[in-house]
Amino acid sequence: MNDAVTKPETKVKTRVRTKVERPRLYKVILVNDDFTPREFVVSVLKAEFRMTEDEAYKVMITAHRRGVCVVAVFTKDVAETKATRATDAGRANGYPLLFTTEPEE
Ligand code: TYC
Repeated sequence: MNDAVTKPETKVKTRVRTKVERPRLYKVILVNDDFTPREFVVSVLKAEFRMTEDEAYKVMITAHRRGVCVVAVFTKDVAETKATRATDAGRANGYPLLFTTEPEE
């Protein structure tokens, strides 16, 4: 049993290199219009994006003055869901309020 000649061992090593990449982030953008009341925009920003009154007012007034304002950045799914829900909140009240998404560079 105790052989003088032993088999050479064959060892196969597989090195697993785990590549971790951050998910691409998407901006939610608030678009100005001439019809949605300011207070309504502020209320949607507070409800959907968990903003304070002051934060929401600043975002609303920036979109009002400049045409658009970045609200926040999220992963793709979250950005699209929030933009859709916020846009739908306007539509449900008869307003053309619009939130869009676009990838960050
Ligand atoms: N411009 C609107 C008004 O004067 C208010 C408003 C601001 C609407 C921002 C949309 O994204 C918006 N009533």
